[in-house]
Amino acid sequence: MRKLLAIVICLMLILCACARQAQPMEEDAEDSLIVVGFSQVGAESEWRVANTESIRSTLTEGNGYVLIYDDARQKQENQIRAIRTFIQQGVDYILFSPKVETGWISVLQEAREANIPVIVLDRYIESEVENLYTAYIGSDFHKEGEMAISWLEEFLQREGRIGDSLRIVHIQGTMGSTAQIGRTAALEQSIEKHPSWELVAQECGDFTRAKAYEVMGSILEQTTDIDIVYCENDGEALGAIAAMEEAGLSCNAKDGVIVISFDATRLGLQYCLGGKIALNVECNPLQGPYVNEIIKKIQLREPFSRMNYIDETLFDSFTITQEMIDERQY
Ligand code: GYE
Repeated sequence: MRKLLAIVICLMLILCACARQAQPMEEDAEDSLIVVGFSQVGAESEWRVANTESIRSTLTEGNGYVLIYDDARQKQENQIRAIRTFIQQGVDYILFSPKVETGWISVLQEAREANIPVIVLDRYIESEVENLYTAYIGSDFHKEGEMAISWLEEFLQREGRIGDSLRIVHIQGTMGSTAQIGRTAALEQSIEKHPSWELVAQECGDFTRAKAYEVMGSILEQTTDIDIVYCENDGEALGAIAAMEEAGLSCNAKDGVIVISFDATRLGLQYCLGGKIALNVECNPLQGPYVNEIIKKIQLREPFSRMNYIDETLFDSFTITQEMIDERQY
């Protein structure tokens, strides 16, 4: 009996020691998670929703992260407030998509003083102050605009219309955002290059379907003599098309209004397949894997690129197929 009691006591001591052992291990596991504060612009478009989903589905606990997400609801002051909160929380990394390019120097200097690496996502920040951020991941928006103009020039050339007088409506994205700045510059440079191209209206659609519908409706009250509508994202293109069709205009590249769009979301590509959007330039929102790769390299003190541009393509209403759309991830 004594022997049995001795064995039981030994077993209990071993179990207690194991439990104590297990406790620090669980705490270590908690400590090894990388805490990322993510300030997102908002949820203004299908593109933005896909971008958020890519970050959320990549920076998961299973991949070694704790993600703190903040939706700024299109207000820069909300982003600045969120970044300050991340700094107070002592996160390991700050990730944000700047609504506009300016106004970030002060808060990013605070992040630098707190030794928190900042990764800028999607849109860019304009600053002459060096080292305000550790890495940038996004698109070359001016190149996207140039891709659109090159396609338009080739199309008009094939149609024998390159020298025609063309009346262009321009629906811009959120003013001061990198996507708007780059895509606008490409169009404005092309109008300089083609004297017979005329910009009959230029309004901000703020990357939303509702705003584009509203401003296009106002333009159509002034004129329906329109050859090309250049929209800076799919949401705007869908809003502008709805307004044009209500005004009796047909949107198609062959004998109607040529509609150009950006993002190449599934919804935008369905309109392309239907011929209502003539050209859709891809803007890839699936940036989560790029963020994960850079953070893991920083953690391992491995070299990484500071500027990371994502390769993109384009689709037009003459060559797109349903199979191509079905293969898309967003
Ligand atoms: O084109 C638009 C979103 O910054 C590239 O913002 C992004 C743009 C995108 O609202 O759909």
